[in-house]
Amino acid sequence: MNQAYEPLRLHVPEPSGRPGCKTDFSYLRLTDAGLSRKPPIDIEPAETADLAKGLIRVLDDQGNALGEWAEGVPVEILRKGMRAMLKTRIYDNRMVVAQRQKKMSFYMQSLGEEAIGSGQALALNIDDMCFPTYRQQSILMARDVPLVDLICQLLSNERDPLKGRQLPIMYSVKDAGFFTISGNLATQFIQGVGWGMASAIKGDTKIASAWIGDGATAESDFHTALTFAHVYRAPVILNVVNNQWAISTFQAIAGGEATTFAGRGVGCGIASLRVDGNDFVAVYAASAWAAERARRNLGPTMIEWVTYRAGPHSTSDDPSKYRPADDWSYFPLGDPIARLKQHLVKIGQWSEEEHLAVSAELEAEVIAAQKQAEQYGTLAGGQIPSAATMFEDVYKEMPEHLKRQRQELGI
Ligand SMILES: Cc1ncc(C[n+]2csc(CCOP(=O)(O)OP(=O)(O)O)c2C)c(N)n1
Ligand SMILES: [Mg+2]
Repeated sequence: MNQAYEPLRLHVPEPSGRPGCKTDFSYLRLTDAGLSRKPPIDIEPAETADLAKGLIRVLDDQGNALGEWAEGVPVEILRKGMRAMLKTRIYDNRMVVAQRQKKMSFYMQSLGEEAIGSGQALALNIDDMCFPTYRQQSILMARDVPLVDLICQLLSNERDPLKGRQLPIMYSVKDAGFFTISGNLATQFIQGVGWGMASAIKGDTKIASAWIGDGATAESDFHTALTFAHVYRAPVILNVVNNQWAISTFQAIAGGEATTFAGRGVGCGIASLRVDGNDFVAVYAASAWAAERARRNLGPTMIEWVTYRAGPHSTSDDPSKYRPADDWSYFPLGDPIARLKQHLVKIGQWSEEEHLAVSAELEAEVIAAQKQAEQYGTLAGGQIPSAATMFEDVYKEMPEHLKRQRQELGI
């Protein structure tokens, strides 16, 4: 060994909090609301480096909407966003309980992240195609997808539109521009970019919105997607939801320590923004900006949404094993619903009474849909799709050997 050097060693990032030790959130590199500039949509990607490193925020801690990104966001959109976020949270709460009651095998909630899918869905057209992960159910809520269909999918019952072939929560709603959720993470990025390219090749005007988590950016599909998106200027919004965790793995392990995730987009020649994902106004404004770029053939935009996964990863996870159990209550970007509520109340467009009334109305809607869906069976009830359905939807024309197998089953 050469004595002039210390032995080589690797750096293994660690979270700044663990059970019993409060998180130091200064690693988030926050900036104040209203300070970020809003550039013209034809900005050169390299010129967005400051926006990819900083943090675009509109709502301050007092509920004021500040700065250039606050301009031109319609109040009607904010009220719609409020409803979509509330509906998502109420739906999630009830479905977690239903899972605990063994009516379904599995559930994943999006607690704390409701602004991101809702805000983007409201900035897109209904026929723009989203390639979501399992944590963007707020897109479905913002697009008013019938709840009975969704709950039948969760219950894997005889009316499950996906005929029991997908894990609960992996919805597929083509008519609502919601591409089939894949459990194989990061595929959303290559598929979204490919769909956007196809839209351009066809001379269409629809754009794509692709979704990935902080952890899944470590997959090679992420990098492949960035290359294709930037080379061909694909009409796509590349959403990276940085909720700080990939199950029990801290975001720094996927590369969020020395640079931001949005910073990687700039490195690939893609216009990139880092945005407060718990600020509905900022989410909508940034999404609308990115959608406009895509629609005008100015190419892709990457947006890193800084947020916090407030709940467990899934119903199979116990986060108190690897992070402080009360971590979310200290997360400096707060609760997206409380923040938008504070703003709307401040500008006279919402009230405590309306909040309670809308919450009660949405709760009743979810309960009614759940009751109806349960009539078609729950996991415990045994009403499942008929065995004959397993032969459907695989080939356009059923091959002879499958016809024979179906006959052998006598169905
Ligand atoms: C390709 C692939 N690798 C591993 C997994 C297992 N897995 C499921 S969720 C998950 C964590 C993903 O974390 P992140 O991308 O940050 O998304 P989040 O759950 O935080 O929304 C992992 C590793 C998977 N589904 N697909
Ligand atoms: Mg994550």
